[in-house]
Amino acid sequence: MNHPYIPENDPIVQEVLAAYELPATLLGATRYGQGHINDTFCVVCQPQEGDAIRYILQGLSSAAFPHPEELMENFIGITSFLRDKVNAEGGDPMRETLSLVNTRDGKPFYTDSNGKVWRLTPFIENTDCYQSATPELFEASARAFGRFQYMLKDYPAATLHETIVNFHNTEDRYAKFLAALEADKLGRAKDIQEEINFVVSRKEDCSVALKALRDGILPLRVTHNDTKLNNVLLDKKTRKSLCVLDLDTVMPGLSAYDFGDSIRFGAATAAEDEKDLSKMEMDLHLFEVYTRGFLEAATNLTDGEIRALPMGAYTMTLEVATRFLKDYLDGDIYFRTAYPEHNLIRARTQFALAADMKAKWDDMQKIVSDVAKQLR
Ligand code: ADP
Ligand code: GN1
Ligand code: MG
Repeated sequence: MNHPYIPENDPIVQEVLAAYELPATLLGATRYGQGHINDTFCVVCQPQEGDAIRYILQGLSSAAFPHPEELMENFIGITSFLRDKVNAEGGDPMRETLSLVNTRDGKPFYTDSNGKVWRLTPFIENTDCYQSATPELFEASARAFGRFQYMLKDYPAATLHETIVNFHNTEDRYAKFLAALEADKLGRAKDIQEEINFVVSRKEDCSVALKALRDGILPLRVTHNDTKLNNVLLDKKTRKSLCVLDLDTVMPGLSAYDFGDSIRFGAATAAEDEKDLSKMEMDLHLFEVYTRGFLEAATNLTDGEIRALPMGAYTMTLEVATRFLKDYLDGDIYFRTAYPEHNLIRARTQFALAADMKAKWDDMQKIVSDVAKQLR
């Protein structure tokens, strides 16, 4: 293991780590993972004997989460609910759900001197986390998210806080995009007319799922809302799905969106920020594989929800593209970026993917209907 980062270099990480009673000598804390939102570190401790012990330390993004205490209340509620279910099924709750390490004074999270909230979770070892998928891995992740959805079907939804208000409200996302365009804080709009037109000409598409919800065709469920491939851990040995991560946006939502965000990220033939747009397509084989895994696990979905799955994939792709472009107009304040045009590139790539989904619309619908029939 490599530990280039020594926590003494970062007074805040040092302050946070001092709030915890760690079981052994602290070796270091390195930035970890590919998340766009939270500050994630891998913390390594060395006991006198035996292997190093690792933790994941996360500082919650205040830009994304205005009420982190409510978020942590959700986290505790969901993980204890899942732990009970895993226990009842004879599974291993320490590997199949996230858990928290309490601070020295017995609290489930620590608030630092700047007011930022941090949590410490045991690192789930002997697992893999992927940025891109083979069909086998993608099917495993489909089962994980489908199972997650199924396990939460009787979760008391009314007890959940809305950690990001209107998170997947696509009409509201569209309105917020227009407001950012109007403000045009950095004068960037003049150079991105084509991208702006892409969003504006698809205004109607932002209402399709919400209308189905309002009309009672789609039910509101407890959903994950951020079902990227890198938000699930797979067991290194069995290659099966093990644990769903990133529970910060678990809220009432649409099953089609959980399905759709997975497709957007995992069934794409290129990375979310690929610059060469000709490389970006939706792979219909990966789409089929995910559909099968998801529907096998989420057996609670209604026919209306199953029919809505392709629409969920397209809507989530258009939504995130709109969010990336809005953040570009706002001056890159929400998503972590690696270079100045990063959000613009991400938006373009997602536009290309959304357009490809529209071109493959009939194929997607046929796949969903065939898989659903086979499973019945
Ligand atoms: P973000 O909200 O920034 O996306 P995540 O909660 O998804 O943060 O964590 C980022 C990455 O850290 C994950 O993609 C995964 O690789 C890793 N990770 C998070 N929690 C754990 C854990 N308990 N055990 C092992 N790896 C983890
Ligand atoms: C963010 O946290 P992360 O990196 O898993 C974002 C998602 C976007 C995604 C795009 C809380 O997910 O909504 O789809 O980036 N999460 C939040 O990659 O905004
Ligand atoms: Mg994540």
